Amino acid sequence: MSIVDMPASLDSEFVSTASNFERLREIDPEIYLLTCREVIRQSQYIRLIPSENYTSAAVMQAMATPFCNKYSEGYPGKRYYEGNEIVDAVENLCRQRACSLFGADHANVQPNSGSPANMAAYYALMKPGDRVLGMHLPSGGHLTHGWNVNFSGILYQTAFYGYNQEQGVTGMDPETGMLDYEEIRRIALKFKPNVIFAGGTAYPRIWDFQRFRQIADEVDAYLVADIAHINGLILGGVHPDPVPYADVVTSTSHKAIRGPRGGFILCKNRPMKDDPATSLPDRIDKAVFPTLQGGPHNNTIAALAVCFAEAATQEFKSYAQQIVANAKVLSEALIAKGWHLVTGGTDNHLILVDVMRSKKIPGKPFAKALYDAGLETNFNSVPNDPRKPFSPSGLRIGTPAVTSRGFGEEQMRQIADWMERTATACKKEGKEYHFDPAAIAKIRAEVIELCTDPRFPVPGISI
Ligand code: DSN
Repeated sequence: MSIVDMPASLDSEFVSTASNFERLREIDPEIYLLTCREVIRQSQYIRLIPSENYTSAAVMQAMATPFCNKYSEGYPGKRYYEGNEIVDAVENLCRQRACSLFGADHANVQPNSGSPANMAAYYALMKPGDRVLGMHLPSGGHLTHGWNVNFSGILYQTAFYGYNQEQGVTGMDPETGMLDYEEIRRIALKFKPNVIFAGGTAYPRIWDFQRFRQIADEVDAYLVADIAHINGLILGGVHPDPVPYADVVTSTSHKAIRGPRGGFILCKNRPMKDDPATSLPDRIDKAVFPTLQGGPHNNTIAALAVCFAEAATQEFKSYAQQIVANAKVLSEALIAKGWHLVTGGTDNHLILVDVMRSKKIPGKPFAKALYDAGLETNFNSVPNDPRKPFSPSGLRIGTPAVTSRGFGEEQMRQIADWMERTATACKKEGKEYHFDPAAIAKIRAEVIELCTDPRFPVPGISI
């Protein structure tokens, strides 16, 4: 069902466990109706975007609290506005929970998202014009790891690890797609970065943070681990922990860890190299406020504290383990059907499928056809992609959200089957890719049946 096909009035069908939105319905029926539609959309599509998830009802409720009304520039105990004694308690609780959960010396929970968290790491550790080594964006990195259209590539000198023959990017095995740590070391020795970023958005394998630490030490660089994608897996013990190795750890809070849309930074309590009288926590805090941000979003911080409490439970650890188990089953089911996966599989929550190589279909029309069938994914570049980033060869899928719904191995095999049937429904005519509408409609009906199965509710939302 597309948004235009949804009924005009959804009043009787819509119930959210977080809120019934009664006042919203009264004051702004248009936004209320769109909210209802989004609830239905989120419930009736299978969310396979690896960076998306569902928050719990408790996290959503914390976001809709009066903490959204308060200005609190500064940090607990040092604010520029009166009336922050309760906000201080919330932020302290959130910071303490972050430190205890990840075993970190210091936490800053104010970044509005992952990019501001990374920006704060740059400001704390470097001066404009200094050198950063990060993962090449089209090989699986992130914009903020030095890409030329981003502040990180505009203000700093950059070098990359990854694989692109034309651009001369190395540091990834061209055959296997695995990171080549010896080559990354060689790049670092030549480039002499001030900061090395370890982390990405489309690398389906383990990050060897200990190896990155050794490389950073050899060139006297700070090491930043960007764990946005794998935060929950680290807590579940299914991905190595960077905290013992990285000077700074940055993250979003809304991916596998299932928090509100936001960010956080963890760091060691160590002196700065350029000024031993200044500590790293002090530099990080000053970079977030006042350098980059003003008033923190206190309702988000309250929700993040709730997310950290939930992530400390045994239930969350089991959830994180199931994310990886599901991704492995899904990748094996795709491989069994002849799909080509970058690196040949996955160790984590995400799978990078080379759709062009597997089925001679570019990632973009395939992602669109999957969405028509009810499977929400995103097209993505693959390492050394011969196609352009806006119509690349690959498709990125992941299991955090479907695992939150309670999907298991049977549903993973079903998803692989739907992907195969969608590809089979494709016919190329000239330069266009057409998908048989009857075949797609049949899959859509099966997807809706699974999504409305009472065994698989969307956390925080029920219809
Ligand atoms: N936009 C995020 C992702 O989808 O991976 C990265 O920040």
